[in-house]
Amino acid sequence: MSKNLNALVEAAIFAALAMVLSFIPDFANWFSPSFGAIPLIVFSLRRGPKYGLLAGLLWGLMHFIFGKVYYLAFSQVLIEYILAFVSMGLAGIFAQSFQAAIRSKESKKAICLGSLASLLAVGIRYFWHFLAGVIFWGSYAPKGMSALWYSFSVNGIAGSSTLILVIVSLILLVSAQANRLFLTK
Ligand code: 218
Repeated sequence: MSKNLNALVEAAIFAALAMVLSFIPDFANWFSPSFGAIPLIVFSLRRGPKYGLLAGLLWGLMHFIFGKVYYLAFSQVLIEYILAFVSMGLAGIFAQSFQAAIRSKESKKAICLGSLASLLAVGIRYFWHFLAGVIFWGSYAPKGMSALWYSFSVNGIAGSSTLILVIVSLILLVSAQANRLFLTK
């Protein structure tokens, strides 16, 4: 198989894995972390931003196939299921430096770079959800709570728990020297 095709097939596999993990917690609970963020970020660190963004797009599109889209408005769906999920691939910006650290067995440095990549990707993804929350989900806020504060708390909790989940996973994977997951040759 050509190298390109290999990366494309992997993008589909990791996106599918992310989608499967999206079924774990009840998705109606907007506070829960996104388990699918783990394979998506691992893949982005493995293949870089181009394929990472593609895998994010595929993961987002899979929500339509599985009927997992919460539709309030066209622009809301565009923000939350395309933009937000594509953003996850930005973790791939750190792929080269992360892999260099793995290769030279600088575990601490690799974990720092992986965490930075996760902060970027998860931060931007949940910024989109926060924005959509303020604009579109305000009517779900408890009585007396502003849409801004409601969206900030919901997406702040979901985003930070997702970030912790991904960083803990990366620490475990790097410590276990699961290098074949991150390096392609
Ligand atoms: C305040 C609030 N509630 C719900 C949503 C919708 N939301 C939040 C997080 C993630 C996703 C994508 C599917 O997992 C969605 C649709 C929101 N943005 N804000």
